[in-house]
Amino acid sequence: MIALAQSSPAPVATHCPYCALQCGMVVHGKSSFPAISPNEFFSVNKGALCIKGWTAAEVLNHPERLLRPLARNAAGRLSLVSWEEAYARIVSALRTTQSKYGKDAVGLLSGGSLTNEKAYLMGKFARVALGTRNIDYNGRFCMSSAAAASIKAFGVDRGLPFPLEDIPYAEIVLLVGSNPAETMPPLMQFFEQQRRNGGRLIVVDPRQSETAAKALLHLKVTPGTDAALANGLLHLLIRDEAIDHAYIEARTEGFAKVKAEVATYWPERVERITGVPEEQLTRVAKLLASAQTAMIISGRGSEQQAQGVNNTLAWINLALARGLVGRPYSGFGTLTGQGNGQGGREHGQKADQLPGYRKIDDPAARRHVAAVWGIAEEELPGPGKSAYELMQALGGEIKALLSFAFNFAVSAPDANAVKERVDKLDFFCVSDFFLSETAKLADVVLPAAQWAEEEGTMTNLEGRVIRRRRALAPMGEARSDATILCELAQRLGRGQYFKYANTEAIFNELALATAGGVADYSGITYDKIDELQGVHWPCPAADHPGTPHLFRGSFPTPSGKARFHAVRHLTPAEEPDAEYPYFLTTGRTLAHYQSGTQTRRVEKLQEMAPEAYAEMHPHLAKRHGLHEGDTVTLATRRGTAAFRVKLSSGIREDTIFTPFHWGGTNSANALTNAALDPVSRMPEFKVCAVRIDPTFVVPPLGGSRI
Ligand SMILES: Nc1nc2c(c(=O)[nH]1)N[C@H]1C(S)=C(S)[C@@H](COP(=O)(O)OP(=O)(O)OC[C@H]3O[C@@H](n4cnc5c(=O)[nH]c(N)nc54)[C@H](O)[C@@H]3O)O[C@H]1N2
Ligand SMILES: Nc1nc2c(c(=O)[nH]1)N[C@H]1C(S)=C(S)[C@@H](COP(=O)(O)OP(=O)(O)OC[C@H]3O[C@@H](n4cnc5c(=O)[nH]c(N)nc54)[C@H](O)[C@@H]3O)O[C@H]1N2
Ligand code: SF4
Ligand SMILES: [Mo]
Repeated sequence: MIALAQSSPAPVATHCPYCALQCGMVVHGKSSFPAISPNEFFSVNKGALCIKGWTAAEVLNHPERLLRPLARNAAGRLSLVSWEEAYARIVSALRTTQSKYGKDAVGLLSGGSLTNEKAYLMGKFARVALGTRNIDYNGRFCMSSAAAASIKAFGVDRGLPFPLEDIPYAEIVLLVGSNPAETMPPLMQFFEQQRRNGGRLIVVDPRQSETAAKALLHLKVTPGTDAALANGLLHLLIRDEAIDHAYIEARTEGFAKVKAEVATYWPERVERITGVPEEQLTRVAKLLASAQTAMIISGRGSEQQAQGVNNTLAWINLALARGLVGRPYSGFGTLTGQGNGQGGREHGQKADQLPGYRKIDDPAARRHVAAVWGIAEEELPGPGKSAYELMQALGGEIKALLSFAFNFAVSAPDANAVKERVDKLDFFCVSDFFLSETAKLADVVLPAAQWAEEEGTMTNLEGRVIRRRRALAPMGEARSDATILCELAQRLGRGQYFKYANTEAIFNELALATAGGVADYSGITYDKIDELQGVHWPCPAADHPGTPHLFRGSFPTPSGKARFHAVRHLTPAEEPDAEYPYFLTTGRTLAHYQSGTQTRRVEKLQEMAPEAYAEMHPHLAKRHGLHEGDTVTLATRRGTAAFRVKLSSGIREDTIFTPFHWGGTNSANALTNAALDPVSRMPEFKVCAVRIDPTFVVPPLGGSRI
């Protein structure tokens, strides 16, 4: 369906393949020799790129790219096959599974790196071509707690309700569990400008991250205690008469219960729970109290927990009590992570969702979307399983699985248990650019076209819809996932619902499907995106300019008011004890992206961060006779893994931090706890109990590049 473009030597303005900042960049050259430079004119990065962006071209023509489909042969090995044979294998496996076990026995997993058009097609393909309810995506491991909390409090989930360019004018920014100096480096220019304007940055993190090192104040919180910290700060603001009564009265509801709940969060008690000294609590409360403009911005640190929704709500309570949300140069926001982490959670690739951020069990939403798709409403399945629950059902209720753009063998919590479940599947198909750790487990592997080889739109962390443009022809026989889904639908006998002249036609149908929904794209077109340097949703009409700022007059809740939620501090699912005496927390390092499939293949990035490491305090290391550069084996109740010791006097003495970008014997997720938040179903990546294992034979490091 989508015609192949010739390699074009003319420079093409597009956006970075990695994180949600979606820095503007320009691709030059041919498929065989692509090059990248920053786009000076895009207001998000203003000509800056991080090292991952600068080196992204190397992934495009990497010698290990998958260029043809693979399928397991009689000897059990993956070998090259034609597209027709790959499709035939998939269609036959799906048909057999569904006739034996029912439609829902086929699962579909997808990802937040996919364009809006592809995310939309995933949801449509699952419901219309496969007829299964079981589709979910990797954002469940990323933004689900932030999303659930935002919907509860504000009635809508858009990560940032204001553009990044507002940050320099906030007197105070309280950055909670986020490390943009490594995860979104060009964003730091807004904090630097804020500092030059006389503003102050406060960071809440169990370790002195690169970002915390640049802050005026660093609150070294005990992992898993954010709700107690936020409640403690609100307690002080109430005590000091520093809350905004007029705002609370006019624009919110539910404050009385919150006030009663935080009454017991005395500073001494909060210091005991969080480890943050009373003087620091008082200082932060004073700074917040005296600021006319302030922002509270959260990242994965406090969200990726079994109490992630409550933690986020507790931070939102603080922002609402100070009257920040909807005020100029103020507010509450969360930093979306994946390239299309925002759009990816709006268009129906979630288990309970239809396009436009509609609920799949809402009769009006079902009617609207069924009409756009040209099917009967009864044909639409109901809600399915969330990502981790779907993984738990592999080999049980789910017998065949299709996975697009998700390397869960590395990124899922308690990953070894998940890999064992994959073995129990009757059929498993993966689409990726490389033979990722997950693709290695598949029966059929499809070679996907990469970012610079396809058209589409992405929605960045500000809710700004931007265009990804094709600069190069796909390498080898690689095909866009959009093409793959349409061709598969055709072979499943549902081709009439997947006929598109080009990617823009998919977008135009998406826009129709979202009309009247919360995330309304119906007034957005490719031309309008080009004209305006991106369009912020909601944009409900052709003559609507988009909405960079949300909540100025009201909130999209039934009463038009924001909602407070009383939150009690609850301990994490697993806490240190005699056997596993330390906290383990996991996250990211500058040079690598996510499961590392892409960045572990880039020479420069490998030089910067060749191995998995465990960051720990020198006192902790000394207690175990460990030195910088030693190998250490960490053990939890789930598994063991080996890391290079990295000493840091900025981390709490009871906490070990390790990035999750590696698999195999260096996998952080062999250790993590899959306890889920009851509302968002987010796993507790950020807290579990760990010990340093002196007996385990340390496997070699550095062997897990691919
Ligand atoms: N280099 C790089 N950049 C990326 C990515 C990447 O993989 N690599 N991924 C992208 C994606 S998808 C995402 S989601 C974002 C994530 O971006 P961030 O949220 O900035 O990244 P993390 O490192 O996961 O977590 C942030 C911080 O939370 C802290 N933390 C741990 N436990 C707690 C806690 O209990 N409370 C608090 N308050 N803090 C805690 C960690 O020490 C860490 O410094 O990054 C995006 N950008
Ligand atoms: N311990 C621990 N685990 C974590 C986290 C943590 O902080 N700690 N963070 C979680 C978070 S926030 C996230 S977002 C997840 C990320 O987890 P994953 O989504 O598994 O990580 P990625 O490396 O982005 O995997 C995407 C895969 O799809 C491929 N890919 C990228 N784009 C496309 C495309 O357009 N089409 C196709 N077919 N393939 C594509 C890439 O090559 C890669 O192999 O990890 C989660 N896991
Ligand atoms: S900050 Fe994010 S979008 Fe920008 S260059 Fe780096 S990875 Fe790409
Ligand atoms: Mo993420």
